[in-house]
Amino acid sequence: MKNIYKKILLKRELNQKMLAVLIDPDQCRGSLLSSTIATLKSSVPDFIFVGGSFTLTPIDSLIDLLKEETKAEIILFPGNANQFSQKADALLYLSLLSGRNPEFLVGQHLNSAIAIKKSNIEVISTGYLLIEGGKTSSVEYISNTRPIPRDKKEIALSTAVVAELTGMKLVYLEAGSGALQSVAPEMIEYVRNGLSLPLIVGGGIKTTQELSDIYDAGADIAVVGNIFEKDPRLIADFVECTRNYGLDK
Ligand code: 1GP
Repeated sequence: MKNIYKKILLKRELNQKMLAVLIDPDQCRGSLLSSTIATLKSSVPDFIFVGGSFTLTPIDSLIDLLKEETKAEIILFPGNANQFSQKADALLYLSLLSGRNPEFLVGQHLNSAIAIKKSNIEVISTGYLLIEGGKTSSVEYISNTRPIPRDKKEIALSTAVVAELTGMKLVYLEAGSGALQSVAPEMIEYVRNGLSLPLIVGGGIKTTQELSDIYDAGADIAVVGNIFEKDPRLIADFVECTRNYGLDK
């Protein structure tokens, strides 16, 4: 086992930011997948997240291909129990704490618990918080839960602290893939200041300026997917921005 969580803690300690490129198996196929992989070979992000809230494509062969072709660590970011694959390096074991739907707090978990335990995968228990991002997200629709309002940073922090107190390892603030607005820096900063766990932020990040702002606000890991489906070559700029973060400060 690679101990990816240890690496996250170490980089956080050094204030080195981390980038995760999200690959949605349904969207990233054919020529888009080829050009994405071509960029990932020369510009290696810290992690590749594989998954989505609604995915019909089997992912084992995609993970095999990514492992063969890239050096990034592959982390499952599953929308449901069917998306479990032993082939990944780690699994974000997500609990949708912002919602009140037991299916995404424990239901999907028990469907896959034994298979996960028997596998050799690193399990990273993660409190997953959906934040309003300017439009109805797939997570909101599929999970049948409401996001935390964009300006309610106190609610976001209290929910994040539930993750900490129940022994989870990460908190993920999610505006939803393709969000019109990414999570507000004020909310990220507020949660960061009241939380001891590493913080992941994703959804609707479209530019390297936005990426820097999110890092400045206190995110340890940023997740970007949608914009790379429009132009995979942008991965290189986002990787560079992450590597150079803090060097000029
Ligand atoms: C979605 O946070 C991720 O789960 C990434 O969002 O696709 O909008 O970059 P985007």
